[in-house]
Amino acid sequence: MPTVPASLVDQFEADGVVVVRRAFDASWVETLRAATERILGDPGRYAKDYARGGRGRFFTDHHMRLRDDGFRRFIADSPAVAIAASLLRARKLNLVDEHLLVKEPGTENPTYWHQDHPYYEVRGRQFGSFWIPLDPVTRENGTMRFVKGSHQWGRIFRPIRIGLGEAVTEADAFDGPAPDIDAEPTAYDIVEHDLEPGDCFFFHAATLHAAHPNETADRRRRALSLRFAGEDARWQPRPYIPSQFGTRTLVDGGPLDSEQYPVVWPAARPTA
Ligand SMILES: O=C(O)CCC(=O)C(=O)O
Repeated sequence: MPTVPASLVDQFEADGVVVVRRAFDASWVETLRAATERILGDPGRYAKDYARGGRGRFFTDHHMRLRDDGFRRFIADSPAVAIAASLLRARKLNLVDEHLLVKEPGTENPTYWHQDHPYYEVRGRQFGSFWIPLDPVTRENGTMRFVKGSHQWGRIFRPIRIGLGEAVTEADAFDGPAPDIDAEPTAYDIVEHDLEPGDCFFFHAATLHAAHPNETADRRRRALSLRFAGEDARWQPRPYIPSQFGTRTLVDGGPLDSEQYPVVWPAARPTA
């Protein structure tokens, strides 16, 4: 599924989030599941567990492609970059982040409402993320939630620790804290869907989003977020970001192109 219908691109631009059904075939899901198990068994230096009181596990990690061939192959050869390029109407894409998010059964932490923009060193509109579940997801085991149209509000809220809800005190104040969406649920148009493995969400970096806890006793919720930025993206240093490499060649206001943010589209073609 290399390209997406024009109607989905229009919907992404209007709503800031779309569901792409059957984006990845079963072999890609298996590749990512196996790679995820390897990372869970051997967490990297950016890994965290947000689970409260040792109940469940809310594991996150970044930059897995540098350590695992399964993630590397998914980025290089799966339809992900072509889909992202279509949805962002991008002629060029840089990979911005790979973020593994595993909520094991019995994890009480929700993922708190936030936008992705203030967590990344990126300025620009062409910035979006996949959320690719590797297990069937419903409200009970932690599917995602989005405030439709919030990418058009023209506001970027202060980042929080996504699994704990605490403010990132080192960050700028931005436009203050995000509104308490759950205190006034009828005031917002909230989008949430059940997904099957192979389906995914794609959402804009300014779209407010959250995820449910995994309240089940026995249903895992493994997911990969992959973030891409298009040709309008510029590097904007943000010193509080824990998953950055500290790349020295990047220049404030310059392109992202670097080992940290490799160009992934147009896709490299093997030479004959
Ligand atoms: O997987 C989750 O719980 C949340 C994912 C998320 O917030 C993100 O991908 O930005």
